Amino acid sequence: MSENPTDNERYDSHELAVEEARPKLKRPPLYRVFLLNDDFTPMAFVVDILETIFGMERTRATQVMLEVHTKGKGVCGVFNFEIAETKVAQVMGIARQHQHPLLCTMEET
Ligand code: TYC
Repeated sequence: MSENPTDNERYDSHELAVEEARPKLKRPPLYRVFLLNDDFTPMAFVVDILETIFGMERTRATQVMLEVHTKGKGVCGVFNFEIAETKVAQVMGIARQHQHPLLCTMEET
């Protein structure tokens, strides 16, 4: 039959222990999305944003809005990059349409 060496003989016939490289997998980074306080955006508008864009119940949305109002900043949620970026863009777009100065930001966790 064949006179040719097998692949193993060709590449691995020097008595070295050969181990496959372990795949370098990293979890994708996550991002916190924040709302920032200002003096002009109506509270009801912020609650509505938290309900529609961030899927919060009215009671939770009101708590978060009040946290932003009193502390200056509050977390709306934690998402992968694409989702976080989309939510920030949606909030800023709706705020702009209504001419409110509401700011929404994201930071890697
Ligand atoms: N401070 C605003 C007001 O008194 C309410 C507000 C809350 C604005 C949260 C922005 O992200 C915000 N009308």
